[in-house]
Amino acid sequence: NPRAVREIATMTEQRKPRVVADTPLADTVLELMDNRVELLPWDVALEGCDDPVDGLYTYGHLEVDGSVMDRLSGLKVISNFGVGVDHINVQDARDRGIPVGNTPNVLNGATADMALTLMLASGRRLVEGDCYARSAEFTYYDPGYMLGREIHSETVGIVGMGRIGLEVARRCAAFNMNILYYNRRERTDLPPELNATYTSFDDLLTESDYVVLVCPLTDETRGLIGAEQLSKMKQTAILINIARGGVVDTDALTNALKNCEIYHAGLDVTEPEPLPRGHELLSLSNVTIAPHLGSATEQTRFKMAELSVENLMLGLAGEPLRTTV
Ligand code: 8YV
Repeated sequence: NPRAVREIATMTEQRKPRVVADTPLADTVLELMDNRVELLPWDVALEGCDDPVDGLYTYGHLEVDGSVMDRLSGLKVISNFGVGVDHINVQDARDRGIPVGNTPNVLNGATADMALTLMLASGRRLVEGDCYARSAEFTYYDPGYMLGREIHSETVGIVGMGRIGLEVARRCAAFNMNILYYNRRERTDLPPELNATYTSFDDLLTESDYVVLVCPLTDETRGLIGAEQLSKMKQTAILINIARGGVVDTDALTNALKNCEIYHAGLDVTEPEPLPRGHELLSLSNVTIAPHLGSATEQTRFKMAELSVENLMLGLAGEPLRTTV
């Protein structure tokens, strides 16, 4: 965009735009920023500073609310490395006329792949099997051990049929799964070959062999899966969370797994994140946990870096962002 480039060039002549970021940032992000901005540490967001701050770049999930925005006088843009913005008070930003950029679409495939990774690993007890195969106890092969649960031909219930939910559904269809979904509203634009059935939340819980959480964390979805919902699930069911830890009540899940009320949980996210070392959930064998790796491939993280830096630079130049919330 020539105008944006000109405006940034003019700003650069005067002074580089000042951007607060939760450092350290990945090398790719720094390379893409290409010394066009002066980076300031996160302390500035917490303590404020006398000089104006032009931009805020959120890389991890540090909280940004109106008080942070008010401490940064002259703030023109908030650019988030990631699609989920539950750590940013978007209404506060709107009230102040500050655009919030995020990185939708570029991570749909990688995040959906993670849902399938967790479904397969959980159903087929991959992590447990890996530990056993490496252990001193594995001295003979026994066809009777470590029987898991099937994936193909089973019923999957997708909670949140957005862009990532749809990618999960496509993959499940390739596994010949029966697809149920629950969403704020029924989608009439889904590919017919998915044969996806819109159900009530309760029916999804009682009928699914795999309940896959793909919804954003909002006031409505916080604690969506608690003791009551877990008790409605089949004893053989597997809960997959690639959304946000806060969608699940951690204590209720820990109890349900301890009492074998459900078969297994495959979690890419937890609340809190990370869980305190020594948390009971970490000692259970019927849970598989990844350290928030949904979009963590080299290719996808590069695309997220490109898009988030582009949004930042456009916002600094007063131009519309390419992708906003
Ligand atoms: C990112 C994510 O890892 O996009 C999201 O919402 O949770 C992940 O893809 C994260 O935002 C980067 O910190």
